[in-house]
Amino acid sequence: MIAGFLLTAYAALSLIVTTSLSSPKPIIIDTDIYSDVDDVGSLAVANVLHNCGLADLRGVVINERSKYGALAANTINTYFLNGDIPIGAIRPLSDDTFFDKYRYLDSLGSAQDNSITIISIGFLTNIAELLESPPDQHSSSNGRELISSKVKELVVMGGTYPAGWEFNFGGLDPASTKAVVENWPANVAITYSGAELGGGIYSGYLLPTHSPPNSPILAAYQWYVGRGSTVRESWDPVTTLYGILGLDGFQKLGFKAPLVFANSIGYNSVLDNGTNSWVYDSKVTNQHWLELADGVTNSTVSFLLDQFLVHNPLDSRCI
Ligand SMILES: [Ca+2]
Repeated sequence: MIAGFLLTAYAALSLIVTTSLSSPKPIIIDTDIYSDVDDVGSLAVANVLHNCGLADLRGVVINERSKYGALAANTINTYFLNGDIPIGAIRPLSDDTFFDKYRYLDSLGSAQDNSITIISIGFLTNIAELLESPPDQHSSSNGRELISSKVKELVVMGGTYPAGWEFNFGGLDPASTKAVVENWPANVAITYSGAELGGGIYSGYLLPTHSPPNSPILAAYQWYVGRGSTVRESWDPVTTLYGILGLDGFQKLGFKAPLVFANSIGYNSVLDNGTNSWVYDSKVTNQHWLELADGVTNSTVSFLLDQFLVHNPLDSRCI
């Protein structure tokens, strides 16, 4: 079954060998890394592309109140020889009273204008708080001003498109979802990766046979999926892949662009319970949601993701 899957994927990908690289794209990943293993897959994607020069992972921020989140993220970063990447968390680690917004303020404050891509693969709790943050000892600008000046794009795994209910939006903190979706600065792009996109793309097929034996990626997928399988939906890894490579960056890996914007105009609308729907409005052009490009199948993207999940940390090539 795996062999057939690989052949199909190879045929669809039209693999071209190319190594032309550009400057690394600065990103921050905001992850819940507790409710599903696909956050682990996302950090693998980000670390591999960081090590091969396509991404500059400036920080990881945990958006779930768990004392294990930061440890898990650091384990993955360290496995990929990136243990020095800063990690922010909601603190105290076992309480619910304080968000480590310093990590955002520090990363954004020191960044060039219009340069940072924030990749949100969990709840929007932290970003909502950042939007409302006043100036403090870490920044003379408030959070909204920092976002407007420093952030190039917010990429969000959340919602269903063109309409529906999804866990990141409605499961734990729909008030923060609504705050971010409704108040995101109009001058900064926001791109949504919906449940319907990553939910159709499975990854982890190659983990048991192609992983280094000490891989925490393999261990995480084995423990989470269970019953002898390591295959899981790819909501967060697909989102992260777009967040780093955009629509056109896949060519740097030798691949045809697998994702396109499904819309050219309009905005996301969210109800109090997190249910979202797309409103078509020609006056709004900074918001999009993603879909597969014509001729691209779920297995095409599955194959690409698996290359990152099994990547040897000592191999500095992208794939
Ligand atoms: Ca997640």
